[in-house]
Amino acid sequence: MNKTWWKEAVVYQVYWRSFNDTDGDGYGDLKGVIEKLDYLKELGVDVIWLNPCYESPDFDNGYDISNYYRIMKKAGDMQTWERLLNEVHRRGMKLIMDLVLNHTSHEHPWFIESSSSKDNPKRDYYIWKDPVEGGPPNNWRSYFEPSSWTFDEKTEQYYMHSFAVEQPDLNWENEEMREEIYDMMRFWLDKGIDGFRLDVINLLAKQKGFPDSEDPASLSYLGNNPGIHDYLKEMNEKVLSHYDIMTVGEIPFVTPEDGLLYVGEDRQELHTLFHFEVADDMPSWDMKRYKEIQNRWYEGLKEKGTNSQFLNNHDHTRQVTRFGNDGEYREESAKLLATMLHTLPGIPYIYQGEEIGMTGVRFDSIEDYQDIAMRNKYEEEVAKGRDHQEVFEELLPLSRDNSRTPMQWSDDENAGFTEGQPWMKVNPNYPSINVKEALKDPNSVFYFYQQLIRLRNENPVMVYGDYQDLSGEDPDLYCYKRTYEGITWLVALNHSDQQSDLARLQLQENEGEVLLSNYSSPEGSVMQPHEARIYKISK
Ligand code: TEU
Repeated sequence: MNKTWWKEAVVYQVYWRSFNDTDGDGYGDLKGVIEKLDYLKELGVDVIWLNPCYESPDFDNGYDISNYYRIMKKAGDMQTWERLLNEVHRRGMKLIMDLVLNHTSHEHPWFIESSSSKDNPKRDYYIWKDPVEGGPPNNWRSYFEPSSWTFDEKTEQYYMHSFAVEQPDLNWENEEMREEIYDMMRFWLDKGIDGFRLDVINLLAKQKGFPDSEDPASLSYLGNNPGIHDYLKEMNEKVLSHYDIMTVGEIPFVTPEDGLLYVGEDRQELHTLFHFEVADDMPSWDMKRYKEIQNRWYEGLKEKGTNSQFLNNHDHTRQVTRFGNDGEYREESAKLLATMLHTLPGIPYIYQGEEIGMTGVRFDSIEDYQDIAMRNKYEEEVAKGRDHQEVFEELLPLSRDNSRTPMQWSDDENAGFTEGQPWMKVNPNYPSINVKEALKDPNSVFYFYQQLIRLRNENPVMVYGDYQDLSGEDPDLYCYKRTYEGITWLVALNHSDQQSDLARLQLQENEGEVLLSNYSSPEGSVMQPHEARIYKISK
Protein backbone atom coordinates (compact mmCIF):
# COMPACT_ATOMS: atom_id res chain seq x y z
CA MET A 1 0.00 0.00 0.00
CA ASN A 2 1.47 3.38 -0.88
CA LYS A 3 1.93 6.02 1.81
CA THR A 4 -0.29 9.14 1.68
CA TRP A 5 -1.08 12.04 4.00
CA TRP A 6 -4.72 11.10 4.49
CA LYS A 7 -3.87 7.55 5.62
CA GLU A 8 -1.70 9.08 8.36
CA ALA A 9 -4.30 11.61 9.44
CA VAL A 10 -6.37 11.84 12.60
CA VAL A 11 -9.70 13.46 11.71
CA TYR A 12 -11.73 15.64 14.09
CA GLN A 13 -15.44 16.07 13.29
CA VAL A 14 -16.84 19.55 13.97
CA TYR A 15 -20.63 19.58 14.22
CA TRP A 16 -20.45 23.35 14.07
CA ARG A 17 -24.03 24.07 15.23
CA SER A 18 -23.15 22.51 18.60
CA PHE A 19 -19.51 23.55 18.73
CA ASN A 20 -19.15 27.24 19.69
CA ASP A 21 -21.61 30.16 19.35
CA THR A 22 -20.08 33.65 18.92
CA ASP A 23 -23.16 35.69 18.01
CA GLY A 24 -25.49 34.60 20.80
CA ASP A 25 -28.19 33.11 18.59
CA GLY A 26 -27.89 29.79 20.42
CA TYR A 27 -26.34 28.02 17.43
CA GLY A 28 -22.65 27.41 16.91
CA ASP A 29 -21.10 29.20 13.94
CA LEU A 30 -18.00 29.29 11.74
CA LYS A 31 -16.49 32.17 13.71
CA GLY A 32 -16.84 29.89 16.72
CA VAL A 33 -14.87 27.19 14.95
CA ILE A 34 -12.11 29.69 14.09
CA GLU A 35 -11.99 30.71 17.76
CA LYS A 36 -11.21 27.10 18.76
CA LEU A 37 -8.65 26.14 16.10
CA ASP A 38 -5.76 26.56 18.53
CA TYR A 39 -7.51 24.07 20.83
CA LEU A 40 -7.71 21.56 17.97
CA LYS A 41 -4.09 22.25 17.06
CA GLU A 42 -3.09 21.59 20.68
CA LEU A 43 -5.00 18.31 20.59
CA GLY A 44 -2.90 17.46 17.55
CA VAL A 45 -5.49 16.55 14.92
CA ASP A 46 -4.58 16.80 11.24
CA VAL A 47 -7.90 17.10 9.42
CA ILE A 48 -11.17 18.79 10.34
CA TRP A 49 -14.42 17.35 8.93
CA LEU A 50 -17.00 20.14 8.90
CA ASN A 51 -20.66 19.06 8.84
CA PRO A 52 -22.76 20.76 6.13
CA CYS A 53 -22.95 24.56 6.41
CA TYR A 54 -24.47 25.28 2.98
CA GLU A 55 -27.71 27.25 2.70
CA SER A 56 -30.55 25.08 3.99
CA PRO A 57 -34.01 25.40 5.57
CA ASP A 58 -32.53 23.10 8.21
CA PHE A 59 -35.16 20.38 8.41
CA ASP A 60 -32.31 17.88 8.82
CA ASN A 61 -29.62 20.09 10.34
CA GLY A 62 -28.07 21.10 7.04
CA TYR A 63 -28.39 17.77 5.23
CA ASP A 64 -31.15 19.38 3.14
CA ILE A 65 -29.21 21.80 0.96
CA SER A 66 -31.06 24.57 -0.88
CA ASN A 67 -27.96 26.29 -2.32
CA TYR A 68 -24.63 24.48 -2.68
CA TYR A 69 -22.79 27.76 -3.36
CA ARG A 70 -23.79 29.77 -0.30
CA ILE A 71 -23.16 29.44 3.44
CA MET A 72 -26.16 29.02 5.76
CA LYS A 73 -26.81 32.34 7.57
CA LYS A 74 -26.93 30.50 10.90
CA ALA A 75 -23.32 29.41 10.31
CA GLY A 76 -21.99 32.68 8.88
CA ASP A 77 -21.07 33.80 5.37
CA MET A 78 -18.63 32.91 2.60
CA GLN A 79 -16.08 35.46 3.79
CA THR A 80 -16.02 33.84 7.23
CA TRP A 81 -15.84 30.38 5.68
CA GLU A 82 -12.82 31.47 3.62
CA ARG A 83 -11.19 32.86 6.77
CA LEU A 84 -11.84 29.52 8.47
CA LEU A 85 -10.13 27.64 5.62
CA ASN A 86 -7.14 29.98 5.71
CA GLU A 87 -6.82 29.75 9.49
CA VAL A 88 -7.00 25.93 9.32
CA HIS A 89 -4.26 25.85 6.67
CA ARG A 90 -2.17 28.46 8.50
CA ARG A 91 -2.01 26.03 11.41
CA GLY A 92 -0.93 23.17 9.17
CA MET A 93 -4.27 21.39 9.36
CA LYS A 94 -6.63 20.42 6.54
CA LEU A 95 -10.37 20.87 6.01
CA ILE A 96 -12.77 18.39 4.41
CA MET A 97 -16.34 19.44 3.72
CA ASP A 98 -19.41 17.25 4.22
CA LEU A 99 -21.26 17.04 0.90
CA VAL A 100 -24.78 15.70 0.29
CA LEU A 101 -25.23 14.47 -3.29
CA ASN A 102 -28.03 11.92 -2.89
CA HIS A 103 -30.70 14.57 -2.31
CA THR A 104 -31.29 18.30 -1.96
CA SER A 105 -33.75 20.36 0.03
CA HIS A 106 -37.26 20.66 -1.42
CA GLU A 107 -36.50 24.39 -1.38
CA HIS A 108 -33.58 23.99 -3.80
CA PRO A 109 -34.37 25.94 -7.03
CA TRP A 110 -33.85 22.73 -8.99
CA PHE A 111 -36.70 21.03 -7.11
CA ILE A 112 -38.92 24.11 -7.27
CA GLU A 113 -38.53 24.03 -11.05
CA SER A 114 -38.74 20.24 -11.31
CA SER A 115 -41.97 20.08 -9.30
CA SER A 116 -43.59 23.00 -11.17
CA SER A 117 -44.65 20.90 -14.17
CA LYS A 118 -44.12 17.56 -15.85
CA ASP A 119 -42.45 19.17 -18.84
CA ASN A 120 -40.11 21.47 -16.93
CA PRO A 121 -36.52 21.07 -18.20
CA LYS A 122 -35.42 20.13 -14.69
CA ARG A 123 -38.24 17.61 -14.10
CA ASP A 124 -35.80 14.76 -14.60
CA TYR A 125 -33.31 16.12 -12.05
CA TYR A 126 -35.43 14.26 -9.50
CA ILE A 127 -37.24 10.90 -9.41
CA TRP A 128 -40.92 11.18 -10.36
CA LYS A 129 -43.26 8.21 -10.82
CA ASP A 130 -46.96 7.74 -11.62
CA PRO A 131 -49.18 6.25 -8.91
CA VAL A 132 -49.56 2.48 -8.99
CA GLU A 133 -53.08 1.23 -8.19
CA GLY A 134 -53.82 4.68 -6.78
CA GLY A 135 -50.86 4.67 -4.40
CA PRO A 136 -47.06 4.94 -4.16
CA PRO A 137 -45.00 3.31 -6.94
CA ASN A 138 -43.71 0.64 -4.51
CA ASN A 139 -43.48 -0.33 -0.83
CA TRP A 140 -40.13 1.29 -0.04
CA ARG A 141 -39.90 3.16 3.23
CA SER A 142 -37.38 5.91 3.89
CA TYR A 143 -34.99 6.44 6.80
CA PHE A 144 -37.33 9.06 8.23
CA GLU A 145 -40.79 8.24 6.82
CA PRO A 146 -43.07 5.18 6.41
CA SER A 147 -42.84 5.66 2.62
CA SER A 148 -40.05 6.97 0.42
CA TRP A 149 -42.68 8.51 -1.89
CA THR A 150 -44.71 11.70 -1.54
CA PHE A 151 -47.57 12.59 -3.88
CA ASP A 152 -47.49 15.98 -5.58
CA GLU A 153 -51.08 17.10 -6.21
CA LYS A 154 -50.10 19.66 -8.87
CA THR A 155 -48.44 17.22 -11.27
CA GLU A 156 -50.19 14.09 -9.93
CA GLN A 157 -46.98 12.12 -9.55
CA TYR A 158 -44.94 10.83 -6.61
CA TYR A 159 -41.37 11.95 -5.97
CA MET A 160 -38.81 9.81 -4.14
CA HIS A 161 -37.02 10.74 -0.91
CA SER A 162 -34.72 8.30 0.90
CA PHE A 163 -34.96 10.52 3.96
CA ALA A 164 -37.47 13.22 4.84
CA VAL A 165 -40.25 14.57 2.62
CA GLU A 166 -38.19 17.75 2.56
CA GLN A 167 -35.19 15.90 1.04
CA PRO A 168 -36.07 14.82 -2.53
CA ASP A 169 -33.57 12.39 -4.09
CA LEU A 170 -31.62 13.56 -7.10
CA ASN A 171 -31.85 11.50 -10.27
CA TRP A 172 -28.26 10.50 -11.00
CA GLU A 173 -29.31 8.97 -14.31
CA ASN A 174 -29.59 12.56 -15.57
CA GLU A 175 -26.22 13.52 -17.07
CA GLU A 176 -26.94 17.26 -17.08
CA MET A 177 -27.63 17.13 -13.34
CA ARG A 178 -24.41 15.20 -12.74
CA GLU A 179 -22.39 17.80 -14.64
CA GLU A 180 -23.89 20.58 -12.50
CA ILE A 181 -22.86 18.61 -9.39
CA TYR A 182 -19.32 18.20 -10.75
CA ASP A 183 -19.08 21.95 -11.43
CA MET A 184 -20.13 22.62 -7.84
CA MET A 185 -17.56 20.16 -6.47
CA ARG A 186 -14.84 21.92 -8.49
CA PHE A 187 -16.04 25.27 -7.05
CA TRP A 188 -15.26 24.08 -3.52
CA LEU A 189 -12.08 22.22 -4.45
CA ASP A 190 -10.76 25.25 -6.32
CA LYS A 191 -11.24 27.26 -3.10
CA GLY A 192 -8.61 24.93 -1.62
CA ILE A 193 -10.47 22.44 0.53
CA ASP A 194 -8.73 19.18 1.18
CA GLY A 195 -11.55 16.77 0.39
CA PHE A 196 -15.08 15.63 1.05
CA ARG A 197 -17.04 13.44 3.41
CA LEU A 198 -19.70 12.14 1.03
CA ASP A 199 -23.10 11.61 2.61
CA VAL A 200 -24.76 8.21 1.94
CA ILE A 201 -22.84 8.17 -1.32
CA ASN A 202 -23.79 4.56 -2.10
CA LEU A 203 -27.46 5.51 -2.42
CA LEU A 204 -27.05 7.53 -5.65
CA ALA A 205 -28.11 4.64 -7.91
CA LYS A 206 -31.65 3.27 -7.48
CA GLN A 207 -32.87 -0.26 -8.15
CA LYS A 208 -33.84 -0.61 -11.80
CA GLY A 209 -37.59 -0.70 -12.23
CA PHE A 210 -38.22 0.30 -8.60
CA PRO A 211 -39.56 -3.15 -7.61
CA ASP A 212 -41.29 -3.78 -4.27
CA SER A 213 -39.00 -4.93 -1.49
CA GLU A 214 -39.55 -8.17 0.43
CA ASP A 215 -38.32 -6.32 3.53
CA PRO A 216 -39.12 -2.58 3.31
CA ALA A 217 -37.88 -1.97 6.87
CA SER A 218 -34.35 -3.09 5.92
CA LEU A 219 -33.73 0.00 3.75
CA SER A 220 -30.81 -1.93 2.20
CA TYR A 221 -32.49 -1.77 -1.22
CA LEU A 222 -31.66 1.95 -1.20
CA GLY A 223 -27.92 1.32 -1.50
CA ASN A 224 -25.29 -0.38 -3.62
CA ASN A 225 -27.45 -0.64 -6.72
CA PRO A 226 -26.21 -1.28 -10.28
CA GLY A 227 -24.69 1.87 -11.74
CA ILE A 228 -23.29 3.27 -8.49
CA HIS A 229 -19.71 2.47 -9.42
CA ASP A 230 -20.14 4.01 -12.85
CA TYR A 231 -21.19 7.28 -11.21
CA LEU A 232 -18.27 7.22 -8.76
CA LYS A 233 -15.75 6.35 -11.47
CA GLU A 234 -17.09 9.25 -13.54
CA MET A 235 -16.93 11.57 -10.49
CA ASN A 236 -13.36 10.45 -9.84
CA GLU A 237 -12.28 10.81 -13.48
CA LYS A 238 -13.97 14.20 -14.02
CA VAL A 239 -13.33 15.81 -10.61
CA LEU A 240 -11.69 13.98 -7.70
CA SER A 241 -8.59 12.67 -9.49
CA HIS A 242 -7.54 16.21 -10.41
CA TYR A 243 -6.86 17.24 -6.78
CA ASP A 244 -4.63 16.04 -3.92
CA ILE A 245 -7.57 15.38 -1.62
CA MET A 246 -9.15 12.90 0.77
CA THR A 247 -12.58 11.44 0.09
CA VAL A 248 -14.47 9.40 2.70
CA GLY A 249 -17.77 7.84 1.75
CA GLU A 250 -20.57 7.24 4.25
CA ILE A 251 -21.50 3.77 3.01
CA PRO A 252 -24.12 1.77 4.93
CA PHE A 253 -25.18 -1.79 4.04
CA VAL A 254 -21.75 -3.01 2.94
CA THR A 255 -19.55 -5.97 3.83
CA PRO A 256 -15.78 -5.73 3.32
CA GLU A 257 -16.12 -7.24 -0.16
CA ASP A 258 -18.68 -4.59 -1.18
CA GLY A 259 -16.73 -1.87 0.59
CA LEU A 260 -13.59 -2.69 -1.33
CA LEU A 261 -15.41 -1.92 -4.58
CA TYR A 262 -15.71 1.69 -3.35
CA VAL A 263 -12.25 2.20 -1.83
CA GLY A 264 -9.91 -0.29 -3.51
CA GLU A 265 -6.77 1.59 -4.55
CA ASP A 266 -7.14 0.08 -8.02
CA ARG A 267 -10.79 1.23 -8.33
CA GLN A 268 -10.36 4.98 -8.88
CA GLU A 269 -13.53 5.78 -6.92
CA LEU A 270 -13.15 6.90 -3.26
CA HIS A 271 -10.23 6.82 -0.85
CA THR A 272 -11.86 5.47 2.30
CA LEU A 273 -15.24 4.75 3.87
CA PHE A 274 -17.35 4.57 6.98
CA HIS A 275 -19.10 1.20 7.15
CA PHE A 276 -21.91 0.69 9.69
CA GLU A 277 -21.65 -2.89 10.86
CA VAL A 278 -21.02 -1.47 14.34
CA ALA A 279 -22.76 1.93 14.44
CA ASP A 280 -25.99 0.73 12.82
CA ASP A 281 -26.05 -2.98 13.59
CA MET A 282 -24.45 -3.45 17.03
CA PRO A 283 -26.79 -1.61 19.45
CA SER A 284 -24.54 -2.07 22.51
CA TRP A 285 -21.07 -3.41 23.30
CA ASP A 286 -20.49 -6.98 22.12
CA MET A 287 -16.78 -7.75 22.30
CA LYS A 288 -16.88 -10.99 20.34
CA ARG A 289 -18.93 -9.40 17.56
CA TYR A 290 -16.71 -6.31 17.50
CA LYS A 291 -13.55 -8.43 17.15
CA GLU A 292 -15.16 -10.47 14.39
CA ILE A 293 -16.12 -7.31 12.51
CA GLN A 294 -12.63 -5.79 12.90
CA ASN A 295 -10.91 -9.01 11.84
CA ARG A 296 -13.17 -9.46 8.80
CA TRP A 297 -12.71 -5.85 7.64
CA TYR A 298 -8.94 -6.06 8.12
CA GLU A 299 -8.73 -9.21 5.99
CA GLY A 300 -11.15 -7.76 3.42
CA LEU A 301 -9.28 -4.50 2.85
CA LYS A 302 -5.69 -5.65 3.65
CA GLU A 303 -3.17 -4.10 1.26
CA LYS A 304 -5.99 -3.00 -1.05
CA GLY A 305 -8.05 -0.32 0.72
CA THR A 306 -8.27 1.88 3.81
CA ASN A 307 -10.90 1.66 6.54
CA SER A 308 -12.05 4.26 9.09
CA GLN A 309 -12.27 3.74 12.85
CA PHE A 310 -15.07 5.46 14.73
CA LEU A 311 -17.67 4.59 17.36
CA ASN A 312 -19.71 7.79 17.40
CA ASN A 313 -20.55 10.81 15.30
CA HIS A 314 -23.43 13.30 14.95
CA ASP A 315 -25.79 10.41 14.12
CA HIS A 316 -24.71 7.94 16.78
CA THR A 317 -24.73 8.43 20.52
CA ARG A 318 -21.56 9.06 22.41
CA GLN A 319 -19.29 6.03 22.53
CA VAL A 320 -18.44 6.05 26.23
CA THR A 321 -22.18 5.81 26.97
CA ARG A 322 -23.15 3.34 24.24
CA PHE A 323 -20.06 1.13 24.11
CA GLY A 324 -18.15 1.89 27.31
CA ASN A 325 -18.73 2.81 30.94
CA ASP A 326 -19.91 6.40 31.42
CA GLY A 327 -20.24 6.02 35.18
CA GLU A 328 -17.62 4.76 37.64
CA TYR A 329 -14.97 4.17 34.98
CA ARG A 330 -15.86 6.97 32.55
CA GLU A 331 -12.35 8.35 32.07
CA GLU A 332 -10.66 4.94 31.95
CA SER A 333 -13.28 3.70 29.50
CA ALA A 334 -13.02 6.79 27.29
CA LYS A 335 -9.25 6.29 27.14
CA LEU A 336 -9.60 2.58 26.41
CA LEU A 337 -11.98 3.19 23.51
CA ALA A 338 -9.63 5.86 22.18
CA THR A 339 -6.66 3.49 22.41
CA MET A 340 -8.63 0.90 20.46
CA LEU A 341 -9.74 3.29 17.71
CA HIS A 342 -6.27 4.79 17.30
CA THR A 343 -4.38 1.46 17.21
CA LEU A 344 -6.75 -0.61 15.05
CA PRO A 345 -6.11 -0.54 11.28
CA GLY A 346 -7.75 2.52 9.70
CA ILE A 347 -8.08 6.28 9.98
CA PRO A 348 -9.30 7.32 13.47
CA TYR A 349 -12.12 9.88 13.73
CA ILE A 350 -12.69 11.97 16.84
CA TYR A 351 -16.22 13.37 17.22
CA GLN A 352 -16.22 16.71 19.04
CA GLY A 353 -16.32 16.22 22.81
CA GLU A 354 -15.14 12.61 22.61
CA GLU A 355 -11.67 13.88 23.59
CA ILE A 356 -12.99 15.00 26.99
CA GLY A 357 -15.20 11.95 27.52
CA MET A 358 -18.53 13.65 26.93
CA THR A 359 -21.50 11.35 27.49
CA GLY A 360 -24.93 10.75 25.99
CA VAL A 361 -28.00 12.36 27.56
CA ARG A 362 -31.39 11.30 28.85
CA PHE A 363 -33.83 14.20 28.60
CA ASP A 364 -37.30 13.80 30.10
CA SER A 365 -39.54 14.66 27.18
CA ILE A 366 -39.76 14.27 23.42
CA GLU A 367 -40.01 18.07 23.39
CA ASP A 368 -36.34 18.19 24.41
CA TYR A 369 -35.35 16.25 21.28
CA GLN A 370 -34.85 18.10 17.99
CA ASP A 371 -33.81 15.41 15.54
CA ILE A 372 -36.19 14.86 12.63
CA ALA A 373 -35.35 11.13 12.62
CA MET A 374 -36.42 10.71 16.24
CA ARG A 375 -39.42 13.05 16.04
CA ASN A 376 -40.74 11.34 12.88
CA LYS A 377 -40.22 7.83 14.29
CA TYR A 378 -41.96 8.84 17.52
CA GLU A 379 -44.96 10.19 15.57
CA GLU A 380 -45.02 7.11 13.32
CA GLU A 381 -45.06 4.68 16.25
CA VAL A 382 -47.53 6.65 18.38
CA ALA A 383 -49.82 6.88 15.34
CA LYS A 384 -50.02 3.08 15.50
CA GLY A 385 -51.66 3.50 18.91
CA ARG A 386 -48.57 2.62 20.93
CA ASP A 387 -48.00 4.10 24.40
CA HIS A 388 -46.18 7.48 24.16
CA GLN A 389 -43.82 6.84 27.07
CA GLU A 390 -42.96 3.34 25.87
CA VAL A 391 -42.09 4.67 22.40
CA PHE A 392 -40.10 7.55 23.87
CA GLU A 393 -38.04 5.28 26.11
CA GLU A 394 -37.48 2.83 23.24
CA LEU A 395 -36.05 5.61 21.03
CA LEU A 396 -33.92 7.30 23.71
CA PRO A 397 -30.72 5.19 23.69
CA LEU A 398 -30.02 5.54 19.97
CA SER A 399 -31.50 8.99 19.39
CA ARG A 400 -29.15 11.08 17.25
CA ASP A 401 -29.68 13.99 19.66
CA ASN A 402 -27.56 12.14 22.21
CA SER A 403 -24.41 13.29 20.45
CA ARG A 404 -25.68 16.71 19.37
CA THR A 405 -25.77 18.47 22.75
CA PRO A 406 -23.50 21.52 22.86
CA MET A 407 -19.74 21.15 23.27
CA GLN A 408 -18.83 21.57 26.93
CA TRP A 409 -16.09 24.24 27.12
CA SER A 410 -16.34 25.25 30.78
CA ASP A 411 -18.53 25.27 33.88
CA ASP A 412 -19.90 28.68 32.88
CA GLU A 413 -23.57 28.93 31.98
CA ASN A 414 -24.47 26.75 28.98
CA ALA A 415 -21.03 25.14 29.30
CA GLY A 416 -19.50 28.23 27.70
CA PHE A 417 -21.12 27.23 24.38
CA THR A 418 -23.38 30.24 24.02
CA GLU A 419 -24.46 33.40 25.78
CA GLY A 420 -27.87 32.92 24.22
CA GLN A 421 -30.50 30.19 24.55
CA PRO A 422 -28.83 26.99 23.28
CA TRP A 423 -30.68 25.44 20.31
CA MET A 424 -30.40 22.16 22.17
CA LYS A 425 -30.22 21.56 25.92
CA VAL A 426 -26.72 21.24 27.34
CA ASN A 427 -25.87 17.94 29.02
CA PRO A 428 -26.42 18.63 32.77
CA ASN A 429 -23.02 17.07 33.61
CA TYR A 430 -21.12 19.97 31.98
CA PRO A 431 -19.92 21.49 35.31
CA SER A 432 -17.64 18.46 35.78
CA ILE A 433 -17.05 17.37 32.18
CA ASN A 434 -15.66 20.29 30.17
CA VAL A 435 -12.56 21.44 28.29
CA LYS A 436 -11.45 23.91 30.98
CA GLU A 437 -11.30 21.09 33.57
CA ALA A 438 -9.61 18.76 31.10
CA LEU A 439 -6.84 21.23 30.26
CA LYS A 440 -6.07 21.67 33.96
CA ASP A 441 -5.75 17.92 34.62
CA PRO A 442 -2.57 16.28 33.27
CA ASN A 443 -4.33 12.89 33.51
CA SER A 444 -7.41 14.00 31.59
CA VAL A 445 -8.91 12.21 28.63
CA PHE A 446 -7.79 15.19 26.51
CA TYR A 447 -4.10 14.71 27.23
CA PHE A 448 -4.44 10.98 26.70
CA TYR A 449 -5.83 11.65 23.21
CA GLN A 450 -2.97 14.10 22.66
CA GLN A 451 -0.47 11.33 23.52
CA LEU A 452 -2.20 8.82 21.25
CA ILE A 453 -2.12 11.28 18.34
CA ARG A 454 1.54 12.08 19.00
CA LEU A 455 2.35 8.33 19.08
CA ARG A 456 0.62 7.94 15.73
CA ASN A 457 2.55 10.83 14.20
CA GLU A 458 5.86 9.31 15.35
CA ASN A 459 5.20 5.60 14.66
CA PRO A 460 4.20 4.35 11.19
CA VAL A 461 3.37 0.96 12.73
CA MET A 462 0.06 2.49 13.95
CA VAL A 463 -0.82 3.51 10.41
CA TYR A 464 0.71 0.89 8.14
CA GLY A 465 1.27 -2.06 10.49
CA ASP A 466 -0.13 -5.54 9.93
CA TYR A 467 -2.79 -6.57 12.44
CA GLN A 468 -3.31 -9.85 14.24
CA ASP A 469 -5.91 -10.51 16.92
CA LEU A 470 -4.44 -12.58 19.79
CA SER A 471 -7.48 -12.72 22.04
CA GLY A 472 -9.92 -14.88 20.08
CA GLU A 473 -13.23 -15.44 21.85
CA ASP A 474 -12.27 -13.75 25.13
CA PRO A 475 -15.34 -11.68 26.09
CA ASP A 476 -13.38 -8.99 28.00
CA LEU A 477 -9.81 -8.92 26.68
CA TYR A 478 -9.04 -7.55 23.24
CA CYS A 479 -5.33 -7.98 22.51
CA TYR A 480 -3.73 -7.60 19.11
CA LYS A 481 -0.36 -7.08 17.45
CA ARG A 482 0.61 -4.43 14.94
CA THR A 483 3.83 -5.16 13.02
CA TYR A 484 5.73 -2.93 10.60
CA GLU A 485 9.32 -2.97 9.36
CA GLY A 486 10.50 -5.19 12.19
CA ILE A 487 8.70 -3.25 14.91
CA THR A 488 5.95 -5.05 16.85
CA TRP A 489 3.45 -3.42 19.15
CA LEU A 490 1.01 -5.27 21.39
CA VAL A 491 -2.22 -3.57 22.39
CA ALA A 492 -3.94 -5.01 25.46
CA LEU A 493 -7.45 -3.85 26.37
CA ASN A 494 -9.57 -5.00 29.29
CA HIS A 495 -13.03 -3.87 28.26
CA SER A 496 -14.81 -4.86 31.48
CA ASP A 497 -15.68 -3.59 34.94
CA GLN A 498 -13.62 -6.40 36.49
CA GLN A 499 -9.92 -7.23 36.53
CA SER A 500 -8.75 -9.55 33.74
CA ASP A 501 -5.54 -11.58 33.67
CA LEU A 502 -3.55 -11.50 30.44
CA ALA A 503 -2.00 -14.80 31.53
CA ARG A 504 -5.08 -16.57 30.17
CA LEU A 505 -3.97 -15.53 26.69
CA GLN A 506 -0.33 -16.68 27.09
CA LEU A 507 0.96 -13.35 25.77
CA GLN A 508 4.62 -12.30 26.12
CA GLU A 509 3.65 -8.80 27.25
CA ASN A 510 6.17 -8.95 30.12
CA GLU A 511 8.94 -8.79 27.53
CA GLY A 512 7.62 -5.46 26.32
CA GLU A 513 8.05 -1.78 27.15
CA VAL A 514 4.78 0.01 28.02
CA LEU A 515 4.53 2.97 25.67
CA LEU A 516 1.16 4.19 26.97
CA SER A 517 -1.42 3.15 29.53
CA ASN A 518 -4.51 4.71 31.05
CA TYR A 519 -3.49 3.61 34.55
CA SER A 520 -0.55 5.08 36.45
CA SER A 521 1.25 1.83 37.17
CA PRO A 522 0.58 -0.76 34.46
CA GLU A 523 2.42 -3.86 35.64
CA GLY A 524 2.06 -7.59 35.73
CA SER A 525 -0.47 -9.63 33.81
CA VAL A 526 -3.55 -8.56 35.78
CA MET A 527 -5.30 -5.64 34.06
CA GLN A 528 -7.55 -3.30 35.98
CA PRO A 529 -11.14 -2.50 34.90
CA HIS A 530 -11.08 -0.70 31.54
CA GLU A 531 -7.29 -0.69 31.50
CA ALA A 532 -5.54 -0.17 28.17
CA ARG A 533 -1.87 -0.71 27.46
CA ILE A 534 0.30 -0.26 24.38
CA TYR A 535 3.51 -2.31 24.50
CA LYS A 536 6.48 -2.21 22.20
CA ILE A 537 7.48 -5.89 22.33
CA SER A 538 10.34 -6.04 19.89
CA LYS A 539 12.61 -3.70 17.96
O1 TEU B 1 -26.70 9.70 7.54
C1 TEU B 1 -27.35 8.58 6.97
C2 TEU B 1 -28.22 8.05 8.04
O2 TEU B 1 -29.40 7.97 7.97
C3 TEU B 1 -27.52 7.69 9.29
O3 TEU B 1 -28.15 8.33 10.34
C4 TEU B 1 -27.58 6.16 9.43
O4 TEU B 1 -28.21 5.80 10.63
C5 TEU B 1 -26.21 5.53 9.46
O5 TEU B 1 -25.42 6.22 10.29
C6 TEU B 1 -25.84 5.29 8.04
O6 TEU B 1 -26.61 4.16 7.70
C7 TEU B 1 -26.42 10.83 6.73
C8 TEU B 1 -26.10 11.98 7.68
O7 TEU B 1 -24.97 11.62 8.50
C9 TEU B 1 -27.32 12.24 8.53
O8 TEU B 1 -27.05 13.21 9.54
C10 TEU B 1 -28.43 12.72 7.61
O9 TEU B 1 -29.62 12.89 8.36
C11 TEU B 1 -28.69 11.70 6.50
O10 TEU B 1 -27.50 11.20 5.89
C12 TEU B 1 -29.48 12.36 5.37
O11 TEU B 1 -28.64 13.25 4.68
